[in-house]
Amino acid sequence: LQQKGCVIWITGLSGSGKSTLACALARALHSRGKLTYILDGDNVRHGLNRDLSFKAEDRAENIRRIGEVAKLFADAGVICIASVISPYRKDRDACRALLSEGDFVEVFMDVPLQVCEARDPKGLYKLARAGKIKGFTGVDDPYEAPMNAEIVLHQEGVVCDSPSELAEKVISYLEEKGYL
Ligand code: GGZ
Repeated sequence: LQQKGCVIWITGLSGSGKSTLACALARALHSRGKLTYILDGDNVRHGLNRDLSFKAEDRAENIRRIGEVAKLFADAGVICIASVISPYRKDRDACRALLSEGDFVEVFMDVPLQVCEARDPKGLYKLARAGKIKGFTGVDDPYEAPMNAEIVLHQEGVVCDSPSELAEKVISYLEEKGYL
């Protein structure tokens, strides 16, 4: 029984919950017997992309490689979940163009900068504001929000969906489109 592969591309600011959603989604898919693989920016940058910095051309190359690897997984029938800031629209669209229509599902973590910054799980915004990290996305490097994401997850204010609730929204979409 062959499952159909696809790429679920989660984009958003640092601290917007991309990695958390990726894990919750992988868990939910596993419980449905689906094979998944997570390509997380922070992790991939320790191995495959250890040679890349955060300057614009290196971010572009980071995204290009992750897009190509994600496509390989999808070709193998795996649901590949990429969780990367991927701040530039052009780079995300190039990844989309590698796949057949419908096989690239862009999920936008639409969380305001102030919310991400207030969370600051790793203290990186604080360092960026203090000028100790240069070119931090949202602070002194741009984030270009998607204009046609398949799924937009709004998270602000006090009432936030839990990671598994967010994962269920993605699952519903995949069911609707016949991936599950
Ligand atoms: C943005 C940075 C930076 C700069 C280090 N800008 O939230 P995190 O900490 O744990 O994950 C972020 C990760 C971003 O890697 P990506 O590969 O997803 O970025 S991109 O798609 O833009 O290539 C963040 C940390 O690395 N980090 N410096 N300057 N995020």
